[in-house]
Amino acid sequence: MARKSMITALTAAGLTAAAAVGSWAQAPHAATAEAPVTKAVAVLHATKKGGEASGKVVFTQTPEGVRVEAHIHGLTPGLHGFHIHEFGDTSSDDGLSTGGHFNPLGSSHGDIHAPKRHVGDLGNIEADAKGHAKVELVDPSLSFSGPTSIIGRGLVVHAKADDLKTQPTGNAGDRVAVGAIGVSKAHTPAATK
Ligand SMILES: [Cu+2]
Ligand SMILES: [Zn+2]
Repeated sequence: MARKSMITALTAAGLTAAAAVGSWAQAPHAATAEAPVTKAVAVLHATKKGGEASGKVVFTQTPEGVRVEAHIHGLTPGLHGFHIHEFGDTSSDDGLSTGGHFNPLGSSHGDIHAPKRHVGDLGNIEADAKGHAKVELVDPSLSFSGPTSIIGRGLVVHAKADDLKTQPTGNAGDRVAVGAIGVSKAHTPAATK
């Protein structure tokens, strides 16, 4: 009799401990969901048309907009269309699974500085004779929350230059490098100090 009571008491204590562990484990999830994203990154890989193309694009929230810093290698020298596309789905080997240009505001295609542009229109990047392109710009049209959030979208580098006028693509040709834009591990204010 006494022994049975002891087991019951231990079981109850065990359940209480499990419940306590459960609520402790959930707390960090809630905190993460409320923390605004301040940094994101897209790691680019070559499509089947992209040869040795690869690179990284880092997006950082600033008071003036989102800073975009790109380092891309393995390109043909010259201009290449540089866009954010609708989907972060890079599963197809031609990059077409990233969809069309990210266009949450229903605008027409244009240059990054044009009054009418897709949110995803970042213009062109220029690769040097070694196939290396380096870009740094700040774009007030991009954001990390709301309808124009670029989180989870796709980053695409094209084979040719974006002519900045052909609708709705800029006629930039094949997709040579693609990547998904994800929240960076270093996104919290504490981590950037
Ligand atoms: Cu594109
Ligand atoms: Zn566009």
